[in-house]
Amino acid sequence: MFGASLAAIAMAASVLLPATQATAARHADAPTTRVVGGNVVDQTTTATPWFALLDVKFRSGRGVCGASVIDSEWLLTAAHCVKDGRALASVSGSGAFINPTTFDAPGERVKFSRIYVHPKFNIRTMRNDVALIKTATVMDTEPIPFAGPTRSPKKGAALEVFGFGSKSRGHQAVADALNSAKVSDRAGTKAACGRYGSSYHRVSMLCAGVPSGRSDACQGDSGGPLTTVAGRRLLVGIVSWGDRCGSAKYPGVYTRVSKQAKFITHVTGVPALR
Ligand code: 4AZ
Repeated sequence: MFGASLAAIAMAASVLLPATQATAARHADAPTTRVVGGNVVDQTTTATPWFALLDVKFRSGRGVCGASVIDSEWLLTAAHCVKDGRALASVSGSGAFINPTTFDAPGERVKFSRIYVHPKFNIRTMRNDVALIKTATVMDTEPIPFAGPTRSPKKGAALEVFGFGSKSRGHQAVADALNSAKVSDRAGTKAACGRYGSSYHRVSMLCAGVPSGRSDACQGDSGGPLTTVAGRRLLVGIVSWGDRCGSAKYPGVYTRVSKQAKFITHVTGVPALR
């Protein structure tokens, strides 16, 4: 049903793709499959009423992204999902599906009323890769609490990423169901992230993966939730970028939600979990 996937920007260790190139790559016949090395989410044990699939319309084409329901009228996603170079996605042409069971029959489409991109989002550095979408109607579903400033995961923390994105790099098939992969925090707030060097900004980004690299987020997962697993499920990251998918030396890079809590509350009025 969707033309092309909204790939995040797969970038080399230090050479970040310029926006124009990223745009071209994004709107080519990019694959739209699922999380790498994960499993189909079993809704009887792991309910995901807060997962949203975005169908985003740009002048240049359509894209697929994940998002999280953080309140009855607010979706949290990645800025690069709704901002393509300098152009903003079409509010009237885009929409969201709340916790769709299948990709081909995702159910009722929720319309947008406004898109708020972080004013300091930078597509070259990928800093502040966060956006909020106000929906046109109330979503009758359970939102996920998001991490406040004191709730950054520690190195080794058990995390889980959700999405309909690529199952392997370059894979073409479309996921029929939501997948998730268990990963862990690979860096905390102090260590380096794989071999990214200074492209990885530890204050505003979060590094997650597994030692083998096999479980990861991939193209089409962008904007989607990275949650904690133990105890209460909490949103701690937004799928943002990475070099390749499922590579031991290049973990997945996420927007650090605890660092964006103030921005999120400022725009939406929704408080973070303190
Ligand atoms: C992407 O292109 C993408 N392995 C998202 C996440 C990762 C790589 C690529 C992390 O949307």
